[in-house]
Amino acid sequence: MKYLSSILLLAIPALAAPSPTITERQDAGCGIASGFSYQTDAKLPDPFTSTNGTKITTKAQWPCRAEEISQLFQKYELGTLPPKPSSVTATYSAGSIKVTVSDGGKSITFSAKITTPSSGKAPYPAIIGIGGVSIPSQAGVASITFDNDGMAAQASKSSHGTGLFFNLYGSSATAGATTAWAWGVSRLIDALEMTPTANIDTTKLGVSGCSRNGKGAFIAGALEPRIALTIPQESGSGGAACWRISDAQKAAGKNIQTAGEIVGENAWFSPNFNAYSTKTSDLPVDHHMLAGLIVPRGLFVIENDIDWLGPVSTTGCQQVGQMIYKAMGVPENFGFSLVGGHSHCAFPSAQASDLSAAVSKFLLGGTGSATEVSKSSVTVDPTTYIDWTAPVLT
Ligand code: MCU
Repeated sequence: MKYLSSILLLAIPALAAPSPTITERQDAGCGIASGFSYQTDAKLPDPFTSTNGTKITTKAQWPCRAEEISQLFQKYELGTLPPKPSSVTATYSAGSIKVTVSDGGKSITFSAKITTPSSGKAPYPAIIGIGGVSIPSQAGVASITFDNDGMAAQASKSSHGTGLFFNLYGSSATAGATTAWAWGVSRLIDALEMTPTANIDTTKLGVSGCSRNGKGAFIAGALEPRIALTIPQESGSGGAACWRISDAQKAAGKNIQTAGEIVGENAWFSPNFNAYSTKTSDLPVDHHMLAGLIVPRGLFVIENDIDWLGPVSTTGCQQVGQMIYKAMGVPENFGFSLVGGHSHCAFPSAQASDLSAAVSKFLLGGTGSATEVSKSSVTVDPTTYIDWTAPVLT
């Protein structure tokens, strides 16, 4: 009952403003239904069924379901994303923004380098690069380098608890490195918002990163609603791939990264995830649902055909993610492009025009003509991986 009234409460603001902030969603009482337990399923979880069993039939229901999905990701896989802390201050000087964040009597400081473009008009749209940007620079768009390794280390599995984020929240905070990076990107955006001399238009922000940092870019886009365009590049498992499909591919003999491998390799995910890494069928989420946290904002997923990344898994997973964009009536805001035959993180020219169209549409004032992109060198039937059908939401 509490849950149903929460949906009704949310429905009115949701119609006026389709993308309520995370705090607004939480304030509206949206979240995992009490007593929820997930029935193990080797197929991808149904994004359109809430944890209390309610079917999602309208677009107005989506923000509340998205809040549930965010909480499920945090509980099972990502760890807790702390809310905006009590104090964020910033100063800008000579192409660098310095951010100081205080919470619970502790403080951390980090800096990010801002490179403004030689063309275009200030304040500039910008792409925040997790560990730097490795897609081609885009005319009229600034780039901002976010030092993710300093925020949460990713040297090995035992990196969990090391980095600025953990200096603030303690080494036993449950956030995996990717969640800590997403939190840091949010604080960087807070800082940009309060610093007009940095010359960045915070309503036109993209996030990108390649490989391990692409996992971070995808998760930052999913957890931070102020990001207008999310561009994960060759993120593979833990990013664009679905855990379940990667497990199926591994079982079929592929040399592919799986959840079981990833938790032993690095600290990208929460210790909460360890218990599920060898039984991904028990997870109430999978990575098609990251698209459900980003919709209706721009998403352009770049992939490669390297076995370890899981070309069938990334293609199938994001084809299912695309179903959420279609259901929400915004198929043109989604793009997936897998072009193979090049080295890891080397952006091939074949993807340039689709990328520029997405940048033009979401970062350069909506003048671009981005349309739904769904390209891959592998053929996958996404219905193999689901046992539900996507509704057309009214
Ligand atoms: C694709 O991202 C990772 C991959 O998950 C790791 O298993 C491997 O060690 O490193 C990749 C990477 O970040 O390459 C730069």
